[in-house]
Amino acid sequence: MTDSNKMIINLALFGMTQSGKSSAGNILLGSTDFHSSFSPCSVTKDCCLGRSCHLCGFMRRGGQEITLQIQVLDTPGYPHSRLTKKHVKQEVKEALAHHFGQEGLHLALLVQRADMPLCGQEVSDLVQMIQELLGHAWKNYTAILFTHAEKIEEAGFSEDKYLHEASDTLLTLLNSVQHRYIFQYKKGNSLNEQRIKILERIMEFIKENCYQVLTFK
Ligand SMILES: Nc1nc2c(ncn2[C@@H]2O[C@H](COP(=O)(O)OP(=O)(O)OP(=O)(O)O)[C@@H](O)[C@H]2O)c(=O)[nH]1
Ligand SMILES: [Mg+2]
Repeated sequence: MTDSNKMIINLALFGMTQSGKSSAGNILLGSTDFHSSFSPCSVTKDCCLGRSCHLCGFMRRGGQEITLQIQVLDTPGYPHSRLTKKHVKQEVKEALAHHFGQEGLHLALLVQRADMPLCGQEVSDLVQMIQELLGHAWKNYTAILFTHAEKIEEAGFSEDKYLHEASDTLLTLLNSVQHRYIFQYKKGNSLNEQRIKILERIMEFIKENCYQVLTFK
């Protein structure tokens, strides 16, 4: 395989403590690279980069199938139960520069639990930190990933009804990121199916951005 038919996609996960970042990272990678567990406090303390296997069938270019490799940066949650904003921000800033400084970041995923209403100061603080880390173009390179989406179904809501009745804070955020969102359902044996659906949606967003990236010098 030559380099011209291989593409590396760089993603970073941001979100509040216990929102499901590491678990989403594992779904994206098709692995268990990131430590993910229920906890009454923050689990992830350091940034960590994971790489997927080579994936076929997601895109073609010039009549040729392109093989994708996904790189995902897992990050500590913010607000964090033990680390200050300054510490989390510095840790993520260094990791972005180290891993994506040259090649750039294709998409940041703001991971948010679908079963927790988005409101209050905590989300403003998180969005502000993302803005500080990614710069003024953050809105063009961010999508919201709703975890625990199975709870929406269990409550008898459709995705549209959920979004229609969402808090003003969430609606404002969705507007900011040009309605880029993905629902992640965690149920039964459908993890691989979930992974493919999520990756297809991510690739749509990246194509809409003409494969442009954010770089960190
Ligand atoms: N039911 C359900 N559980 C989920 C989902 N996503 C994550 N979880 C669970 O939520 C818990 C926390 O998930 P993590 O992936 O560790 O969350 P995190 O954001 O990395 O947490 P910190 O590192 O502590 O900030 C784990 O028990 C996961 O299995 C989901 O979509 N549905
Ligand atoms: Mg984690």
